[in-house]
Amino acid sequence: MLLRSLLLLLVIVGAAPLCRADDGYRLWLKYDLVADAAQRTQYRAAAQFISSNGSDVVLKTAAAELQRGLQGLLGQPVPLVAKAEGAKRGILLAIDPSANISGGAASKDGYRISMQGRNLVVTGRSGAGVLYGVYALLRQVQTGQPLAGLNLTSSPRIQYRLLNHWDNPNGTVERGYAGSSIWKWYELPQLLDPRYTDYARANASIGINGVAINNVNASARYLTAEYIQKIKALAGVMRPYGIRVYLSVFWAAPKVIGGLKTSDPLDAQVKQWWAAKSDDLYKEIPDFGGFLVKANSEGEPGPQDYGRTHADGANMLATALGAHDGIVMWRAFVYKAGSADRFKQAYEEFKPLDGTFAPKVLVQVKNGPIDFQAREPFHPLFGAMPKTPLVLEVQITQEYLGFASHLVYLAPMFKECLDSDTQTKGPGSTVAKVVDGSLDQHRISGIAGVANIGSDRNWTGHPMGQANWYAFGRLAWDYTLTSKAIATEWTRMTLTREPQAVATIVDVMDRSRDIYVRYTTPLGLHHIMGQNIHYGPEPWLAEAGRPDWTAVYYHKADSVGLGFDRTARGSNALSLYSPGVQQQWGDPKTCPLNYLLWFHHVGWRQPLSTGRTLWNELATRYYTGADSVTWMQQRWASVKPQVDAALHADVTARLDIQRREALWWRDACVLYFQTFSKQPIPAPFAPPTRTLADIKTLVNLYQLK
Ligand code: BDP
Repeated sequence: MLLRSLLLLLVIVGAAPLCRADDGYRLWLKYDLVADAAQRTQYRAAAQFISSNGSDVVLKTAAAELQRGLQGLLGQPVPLVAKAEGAKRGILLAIDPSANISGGAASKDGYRISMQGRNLVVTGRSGAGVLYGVYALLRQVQTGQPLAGLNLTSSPRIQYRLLNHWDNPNGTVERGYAGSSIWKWYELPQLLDPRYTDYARANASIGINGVAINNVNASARYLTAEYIQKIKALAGVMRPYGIRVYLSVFWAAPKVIGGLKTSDPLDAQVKQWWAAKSDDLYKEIPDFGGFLVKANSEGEPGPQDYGRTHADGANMLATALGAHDGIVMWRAFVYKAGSADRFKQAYEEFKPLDGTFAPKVLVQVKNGPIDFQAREPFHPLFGAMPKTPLVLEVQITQEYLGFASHLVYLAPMFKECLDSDTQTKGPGSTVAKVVDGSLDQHRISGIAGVANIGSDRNWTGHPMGQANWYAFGRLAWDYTLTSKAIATEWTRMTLTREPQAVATIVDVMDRSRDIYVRYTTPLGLHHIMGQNIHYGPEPWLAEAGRPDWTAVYYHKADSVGLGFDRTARGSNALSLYSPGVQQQWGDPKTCPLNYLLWFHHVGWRQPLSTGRTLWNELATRYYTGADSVTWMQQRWASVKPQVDAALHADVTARLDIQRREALWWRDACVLYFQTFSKQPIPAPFAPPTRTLADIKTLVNLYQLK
């Protein structure tokens, strides 16, 4: 009797997460008891034991994670045994370096899950491969898929799948909206926050295999002996999860902490300093990943300070890495003051360097030519540097997409870039194929996402921001997955498995980015956000530290029309694209409306393909965009019974903010652009009830110190 009561208590405690408020900490790795009893019985029958074939540290993680996951999902422990038990059905984990798992350089991370007799076998070419297979297996159970007859093979398409943290040594996060940095530098290396392990688990579960832990606007501090010990401690937490640690480096470090007179990359002492530094790093962290560099950009020092090129700098660092197994990711996000069109700068500086980079160097390019705007055409460097592996850099943190207060699911935005056809080697030369190296036969390939993670209990501030972290990892692994498939998977693992609620949430997520674009920067408007903080609208901004930090530089509104003429009549930035792209985008009639004002200055009364004039279309998009937030609110309200109450309330409140701010954007932009178009707000929409002056006051408030 006592035993039975104890068991009952255990079951209740085990199921506790179902009844208590969900604080979001467990992300998509909830491992809550499978609710359907019949399904649970089937899973239990298939997973009576786990056995694994070696002492590899990542393999051990895989076994432990599988035990942990199944314990939660099946509500009973699954023993880890040395050998398969003949009469029972179980799960075997096996490293087999010669396993036939197709894929390129990244295939050592691939896995296969198949039936062997009565058992399920997860095979990987490496421990990491098995770990990824285990997470895939757990995902099957979490999302309620059958295990019987399972036959899954998967290999990542991209080799280096990194998060970039813009975290500073003082605990702040540049463009972070989820609290402070998760790294506690003053406690390291002695104290290891358990959060580091949960962070590593989450990343491994979506295939992320590297993290650059510090801001690209880097401090030299990380290269000191003291900090190398701290980084070593973090690397020790990441290693069992197949994750390597990378560092953003401050170019002038040889001067600042090395006591040298110069940081000239061609100086013998400077070369020696970096070589010694990389030896120090590898001595302490044998699997150190390498360097990420922002140089000669936004005031950061770099090789150009000494009359050298980006290639001189990158190649010197590659040489400093020597025989160590590391890489240099050199960022192409550069633009000098005084240029007529910032759009062209990175291209003009980097394109001529194609073919001059050392084999260990990858050039890291943002998805679009300006700066992580809500919608940008793909960066013209994609396809234009065939001799250089290019890392795609996207931003997961929502710097220009509403911080942590707007629900914006970013997979459609990432995919829009990956699926863009550069046409540089004929149709089908997508950005994805440039990035995975297949278009130009590169041996190495990479993708990076600027993290949206912070010390907030739920990691990302906005509960739905977790989906963006998740989606980045899943797309880095396989960019052919659809946004909807990823959203469905995430929702089922994180929020609810009730089919109608899943469909509703996925629908909201899938439309959210387009909705955001409509009420902020429709038709290809860009860079009209609030100064410095990059929040809220400020299309009238005409004075800033530099012309290309204003809004008027980009939208060019006047009495004639709106938009930046980047055709041959204007800045001719269009000429940076391949002829096929130029042809389509160069004609306002064939240019997709989403990119129209990126490339054309269009007359206010010009009719568009929608049948409306530019002005009417613009106003319509602002109004319908803001109204769509009300739709999002209604849809979200409808899933209340199926979603954890606290989480539901949190998202509801954030949607209220989003609605208020969508109206703010709408009113600011239609009233401001109306001062040029001189036309009425089209029916059936009602003109804003506040004045432009009212709104300017509101925006100014945000800029106050
Ligand atoms: C911009 C951010 C700035 C970053 C920069 C970068 O506003 O904080 O340092 O990108 O990527 O979008 O280097």
